[in-house]
Amino acid sequence: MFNRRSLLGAASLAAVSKVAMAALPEPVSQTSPETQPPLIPPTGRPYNPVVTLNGWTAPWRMKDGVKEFHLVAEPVVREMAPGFTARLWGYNGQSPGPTIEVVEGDRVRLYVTNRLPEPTTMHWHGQRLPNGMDGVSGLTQPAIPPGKTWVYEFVARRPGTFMYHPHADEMVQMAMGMMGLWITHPRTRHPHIAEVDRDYAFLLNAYDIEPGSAVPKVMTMLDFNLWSWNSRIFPGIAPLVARQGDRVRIRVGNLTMTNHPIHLHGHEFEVTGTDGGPVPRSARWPEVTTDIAVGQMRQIELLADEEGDWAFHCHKAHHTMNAMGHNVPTMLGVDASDLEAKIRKLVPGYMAMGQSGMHEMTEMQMPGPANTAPMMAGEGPFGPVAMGGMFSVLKVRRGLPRGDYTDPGWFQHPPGTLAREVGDAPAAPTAPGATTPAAIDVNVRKPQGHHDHH
Ligand SMILES: [Cu+2]
Repeated sequence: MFNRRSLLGAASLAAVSKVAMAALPEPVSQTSPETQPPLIPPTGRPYNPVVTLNGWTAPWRMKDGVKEFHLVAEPVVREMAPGFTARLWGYNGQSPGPTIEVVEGDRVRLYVTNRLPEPTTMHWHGQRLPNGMDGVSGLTQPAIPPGKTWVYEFVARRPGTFMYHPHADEMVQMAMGMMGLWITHPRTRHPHIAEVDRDYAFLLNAYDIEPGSAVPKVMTMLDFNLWSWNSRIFPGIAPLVARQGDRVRIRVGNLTMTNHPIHLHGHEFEVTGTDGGPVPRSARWPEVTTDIAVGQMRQIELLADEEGDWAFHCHKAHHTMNAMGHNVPTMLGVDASDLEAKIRKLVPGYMAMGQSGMHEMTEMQMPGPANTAPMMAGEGPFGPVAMGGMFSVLKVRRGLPRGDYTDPGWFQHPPGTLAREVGDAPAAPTAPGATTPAAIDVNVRKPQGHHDHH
């Protein structure tokens, strides 16, 4: 973890008066894209801290019985995947900003400094608070001008999973990555809030960054080309690690422009809470996919009792692709070899794509412009994982130490539990009345008035 002020050196540190230091909590920045180990709360009731995927928890200080945080809205550089870096806006050196983690009943004071080129505010999504602390520019306060610091203060009244984001020039500021998570732990045992072994959290976000550039296009409404979790794209998203038998909670918030059906392999889960609070046990049902609409939070819980590497992803197939243009003709079944040769005379190195599907894209690295995310490039133990974007892996392992979040590597499958190639297969049935594609091709290729020269 880097301390912004310490980077400036001792001379500038001495120039900061003790009075100013006492008034504002030191803003601390995170510069690494790695998942930071959970912050152990120094005082108060112990709780199982949340782990922000490829993110971190905001440090705070206690002052006169109030938990003080300092968020700095500023331009940031985010490595979205190895080899691909974006220029975003965020908080304290990262997008999303640090996760605010408090306990129900805490009085919280939040300093917000604006180092953006335009005004901003902070809205505390889902919180019960005095109306004047709600952070809607023009409605409950004037926007915070560049260079100024404002302070918000309220009691975290409800336990649950919440977010923070600007409520000023929202379209631009959220398209640039300005958002963060807020977790309020229950003060005492709550009938609808389980104690869990692992508690993960991330925000869904999306960017439109042209191949070879680094700044998001802020006018895009739907056709984004980077679908991310905490501003990271697979293979840049950390795995979710669990010990076999762990109860796991995953908190997901959606601040994109579309909904995301989040799907887990190998296990069932229940939605145990929303940004409206915990869901009563009688109102839960088992799922393997839950749709998370725009502006919603969903808190899911599962018993991680099946060992393995389980895919965990958005089920909209386009959202597990990176740097994808959508104005591409479908080439399935088209023989383009002749065409390719002709175009290559005009465009050296031209390559037709997708005549037998797009899987070939996983194995070939197109020579794209510098600073471009590969479309699908995760490398698995059996070859390329044809995925990018909103994709990660739940890694369930026997006998992991409690609180160990390090990547255990790929799963070693017990003998006899792997799908495999076989020699002779039993005859496969065909749908009654089915016509083969070849029979149709004969008709298509012999239109009236033409002669077949073959
Ligand atoms: Cu999605």
